[in-house]
Amino acid sequence: MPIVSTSVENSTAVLVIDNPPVNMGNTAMRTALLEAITALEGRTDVLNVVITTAGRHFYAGSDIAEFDGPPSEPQLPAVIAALEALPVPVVAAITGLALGGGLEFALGCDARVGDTSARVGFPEVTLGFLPGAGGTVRTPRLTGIPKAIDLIATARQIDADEALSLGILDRVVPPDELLDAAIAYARSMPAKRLVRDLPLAPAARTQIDAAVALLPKRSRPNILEAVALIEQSAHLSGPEALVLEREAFHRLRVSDEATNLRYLFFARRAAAKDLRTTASPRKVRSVGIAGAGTMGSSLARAFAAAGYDVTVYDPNAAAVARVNEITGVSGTDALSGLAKADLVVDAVFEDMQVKTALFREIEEHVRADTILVSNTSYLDLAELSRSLAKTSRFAGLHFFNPADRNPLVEVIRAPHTDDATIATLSVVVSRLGKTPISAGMGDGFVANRIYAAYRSQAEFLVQDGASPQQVDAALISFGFPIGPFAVGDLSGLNIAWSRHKRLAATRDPRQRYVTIADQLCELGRFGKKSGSGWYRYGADQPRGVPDPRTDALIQADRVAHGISPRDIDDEEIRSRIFAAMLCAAASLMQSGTVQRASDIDVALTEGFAFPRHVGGPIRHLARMPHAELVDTLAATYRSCSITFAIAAPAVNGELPEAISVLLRQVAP
Ligand code: 3H9
Repeated sequence: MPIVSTSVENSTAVLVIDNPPVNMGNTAMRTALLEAITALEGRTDVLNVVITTAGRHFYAGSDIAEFDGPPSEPQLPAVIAALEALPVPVVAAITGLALGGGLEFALGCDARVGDTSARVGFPEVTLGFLPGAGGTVRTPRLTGIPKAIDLIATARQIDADEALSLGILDRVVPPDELLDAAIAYARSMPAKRLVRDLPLAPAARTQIDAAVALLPKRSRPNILEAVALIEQSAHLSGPEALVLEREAFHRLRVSDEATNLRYLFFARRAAAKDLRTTASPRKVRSVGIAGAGTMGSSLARAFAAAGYDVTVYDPNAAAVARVNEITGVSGTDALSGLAKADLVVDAVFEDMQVKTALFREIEEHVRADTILVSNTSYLDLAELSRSLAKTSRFAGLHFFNPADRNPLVEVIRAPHTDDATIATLSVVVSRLGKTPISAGMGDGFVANRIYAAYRSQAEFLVQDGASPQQVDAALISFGFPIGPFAVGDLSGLNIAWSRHKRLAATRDPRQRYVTIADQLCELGRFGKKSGSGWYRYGADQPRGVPDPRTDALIQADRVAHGISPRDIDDEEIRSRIFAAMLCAAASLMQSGTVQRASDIDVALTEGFAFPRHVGGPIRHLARMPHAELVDTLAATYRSCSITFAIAAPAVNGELPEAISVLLRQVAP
């Protein structure tokens, strides 16, 4: 099957693009398109053209892998220029997605008819660059400047109705009428209507400022540059504006930031592929959530938003009523209420006895093929599995709080999980719009283990002389939305405190263990909810301010441990924290809990807001000069030789082999 085929009937040429799986614009597709378009030049029997596609999507954008090398000919602007040079009207018939270069291609047509499944958007800014084939030039000429800023700078996808109201689509029809409607539209067009030549009035400063005010406060430079190009476009002709956009696109395309974001794009895909099996997934329509607490409610919201029929079970009728009120899903205080569930997610208290008893009971009420998953963060899945009669349909599915907003999910095979269960979970996770990684069994799985190293190193730094606010600020200036101490206060220090008390008996006494957070809890200072924790909060201080009582407690703790505080700069804070994460990652690789280094970058960027523009912690450190990295690892080892034993060779100036393996996997 050729990538582009042409047929002409009653003076209308119909070009069909067929480049499975998602009509991704690679060199072969652009070549085929250019040939098909130029073949129409000079054909006097063709009075109009319709471009349509086989498959689910119109055109999912340019092949992201091609952006790593030099641009390969023909480039997309040349294909669009050929479309515009045809003397007859060209209409795009859009089904499914038209993204990035795919939307730009459609905007190079004289009109666009979409079916009701059509969705359009510009994902480019999430990849570290900006539209490179006219997105910033043609979009505002249809939508006006403020709406174009919204679309391009937020990368949000819009549906057919919104695209119609913005003027991006000219008509919307049911899917089975798409081709006929596009042909009719093309035949009704009296002449060409090049979008690039439409007039564009400059927007008022206040309107532009209002559109920019809706963007995240610390927008990345490529986003600000896209906004500037859109604005500038009003003062230039279409062709002049296209030249400026192209220059910016090529410059940003090869930036470190764009390279890192492409790395993460493919890292997420590689992680998702781990869940692919040849087994057929089971159908999941009805989902039971066991537990109506904070996690249960946010899971209920996540599943309901993805269109599942959700029932929340909790023996406490008041809790059920509360979750019902917040989420609008149905609730039950009887396990029989879960009888129709195709999947049950446990979100009850982290206690082995509570969970094993619950699973035993659930099993009595659900079908034999109902999949049962535990959202446990720490408990042994093998032991949980032993509580069940049918172990093959049991697995771990670990969400992160708040589950309706945090995109990360760890999928963990229990000892007897079968492939059909994994295949089903893969479909469920994708429908939830989450990013999965596969994790092996082990206390804390992957992301929490790395985060524990991050947090404990932050506490070591405070004990060594930094202040909590200095540590938080050093990480925020690196790109984190919030630092570890403010996070602790927000989520409540008492959760970790309970866990610390539980583990106290089994903790290796040689481990360096900072008790300041526990001491805060002993004083009833659990964080924001109790008015103080690491920081002090008040009605006029919702974000928290430094608290002299915390400083006094820290100082007393240093004295008790014989530590003379020293000045620690932001660079040391960041490098020690990241090196601690690297050590934890290397240990997880050694134990087989995680399969590849890039899974860790995916887990931390998706689940813990590690700045994406550097590609994640491992990718970031892979760029650090060798000698600097070895020094940093040595400092981290010295901060606690038991916890960071893996870094021991660094003290003798050597890069530990386990760490070197990890870095080689993600090296730019
Ligand atoms: C752009 O266009 C820049 C222009 O402005 C520049 C002009 C000069 N590249 O996800 P699926 C692969 S920027 C490379 O399973 P779905 C994907 O990896 C680009 N590969 O299907 C997978 O391969 P594998 C803007 C891509 O239905 C296979 O296709 N475009 C690309 O669940 C099937 O995908 C984007 O950012 C790509 N662009 O989801 C869109 N797209 O099986 C990115 C797909 O080996 N893509 N692949 O892993 C997506 O968001 C989803 O793939 C999509 C379909 C929603 C389209």
